[in-house]
Amino acid sequence: MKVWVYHTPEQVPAGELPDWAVVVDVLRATTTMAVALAAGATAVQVFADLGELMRVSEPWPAAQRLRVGERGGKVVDGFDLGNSPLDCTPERVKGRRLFMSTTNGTRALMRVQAVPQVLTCALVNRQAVVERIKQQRPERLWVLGSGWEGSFSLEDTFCAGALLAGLGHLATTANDEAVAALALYEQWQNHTLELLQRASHGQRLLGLGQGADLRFCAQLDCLTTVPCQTEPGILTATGP
Ligand code: 3SL
Repeated sequence: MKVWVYHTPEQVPAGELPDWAVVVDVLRATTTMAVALAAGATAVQVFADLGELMRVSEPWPAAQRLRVGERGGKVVDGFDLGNSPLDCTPERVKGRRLFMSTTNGTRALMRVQAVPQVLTCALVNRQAVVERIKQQRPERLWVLGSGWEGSFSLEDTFCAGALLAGLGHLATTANDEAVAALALYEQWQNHTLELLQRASHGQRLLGLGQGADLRFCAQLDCLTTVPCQTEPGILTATGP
């Protein structure tokens, strides 16, 4: 299997597609997606544009939808939720579709929407994603960090490294970014929470009083749900 890690959506080459893409946004979009789907949300539908999200979600009965909007780490005015995984309890999300727009994570997903198989990964479901890749063995795999407004995010590249560590020798060739991601993971694997706290987006969330979210997002391999794109921009839960 050939693996390419891209730190940000901007790095993804135009005009080429792999067989599979795995999108990572540890803080917090892909963590929230895994938690929401594990808690019984029917699907997560992603949007770059808040107006489009409102328009598409409008015909849905209020009891079957949740509007999730985050900008700059804060809840968007008028939205039900603001991208905290801790808000995605079964009581809140079961039986509902999440209509979701976040600063970087949903944008990264939209960048690879045309790839035949798209999954999302966070630290919480890393091993489940590894198992899925090992079962299906795609020839060409992209692992795409969401970054922050076009720049590198420590925690996404760390998670890409954790994924590569799980794949082991299955990854026969890898780009330089993949080698660096693995080295980052190997260096920091026993200090995950500290890494998230040092990361610039971790600092931003700490400043917003979201320390509990960081602790939650730092947990490794505690969920078996793999969010998987079933229609362009729509992810559903697939189990082990
Ligand atoms: O950028 C994103 O997509 C979000 O995950 C950012 S936040 O953690 O919700 O602030």
